[in-house]
Amino acid sequence: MKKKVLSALLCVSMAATMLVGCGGKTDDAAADAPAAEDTTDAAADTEEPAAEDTTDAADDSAAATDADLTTDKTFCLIVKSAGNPYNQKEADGFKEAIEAQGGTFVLQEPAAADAESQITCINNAISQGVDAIAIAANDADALQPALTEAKNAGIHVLALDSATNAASREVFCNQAGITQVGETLMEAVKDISGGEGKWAILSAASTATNQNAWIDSMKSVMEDSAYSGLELVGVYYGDDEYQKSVDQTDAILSENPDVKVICAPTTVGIMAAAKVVEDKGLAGQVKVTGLGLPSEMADYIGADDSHSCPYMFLWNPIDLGKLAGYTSIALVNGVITGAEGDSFTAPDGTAYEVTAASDGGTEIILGPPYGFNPDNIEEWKSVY
Ligand code: RAM
Repeated sequence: MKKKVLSALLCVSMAATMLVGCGGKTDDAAADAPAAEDTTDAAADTEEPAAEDTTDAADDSAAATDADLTTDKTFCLIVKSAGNPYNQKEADGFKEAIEAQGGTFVLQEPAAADAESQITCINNAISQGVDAIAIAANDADALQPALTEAKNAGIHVLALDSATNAASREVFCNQAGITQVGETLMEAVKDISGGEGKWAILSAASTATNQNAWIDSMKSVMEDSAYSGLELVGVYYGDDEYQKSVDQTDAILSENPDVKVICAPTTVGIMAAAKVVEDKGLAGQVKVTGLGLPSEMADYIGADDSHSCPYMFLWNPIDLGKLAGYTSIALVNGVITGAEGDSFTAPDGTAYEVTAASDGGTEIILGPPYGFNPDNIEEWKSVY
């Protein structure tokens, strides 16, 4: 297993190098991140897709000017739940974008990562008379009546991070392609396990659109015979709450003593799982991977048997928040309607294009996920 992990580290390191270099969408700190020198070679050596869309959109970016995204309106962000550092970073980016363009930022933080708490927030935003609501949905369908009410009140509605159903939004700001995330995570599970044995998923809320889409994507990747040696023992839900995620990790370990890999496509879950595995002295037998914040995971990432996480992935949540902020203004200003083929240019010069999403609605993709490993985690842990 060790050898496999090492070879994966090299691959992921190269992929991360290239992704760091794919430019335009990282904030200044991210752009300063290490290892960008190897960009050309790494790009040639990896098959990482998805960057082309951005280039095409940039080439086509015709009419948009800075003035198109200037605003004096009010923009509400509804995150998945309070108390999750990932959501705070998303909110930081959204706020920065809105305020830089002259708008007013309003944050609504649901008490729990569920639909009911978000419906209360939507109703509050309607009463406040905001001009747009950007929401990271805890449930694709359950928010539809409240969001339809918002729409009928003349409020623009978009999703970010975790989609509402297509009928409830004008567009979805998606952090990365669903298939790409599914393939990346499944490849990591295969690599870290050596291609055989038991693995488990530790997810967030059972209704979370983004986690469920990634899990479905992983399951379809796993149908390929290359993954036939792997047995998924179950999907556990920690609801993006730290203690619940700890408890669910305990359950995974006690119900499956021979589990080899826990894959957590949630920043809350991966940190809880990584800590539990190390605290129990199991990091030599059980490895953790998934989607994590470098700032929270730095202590757990390492190639040896005292560290539980050999490598993991994420995108820049601050940039995702910024993208949603700019997209909100573009919708309110009528620069875009959210229809496939629409495009706008952000104030930093990055062009974004609206494309078809797999649920029948539309989306704007931020970019590919980055890989974090022992070689680059030190530089990234202070970025987000
Ligand atoms: C958690 C949330 C969020 C997801 C990240 C990876 O913080 O569930 O929606 O995008 O993890």
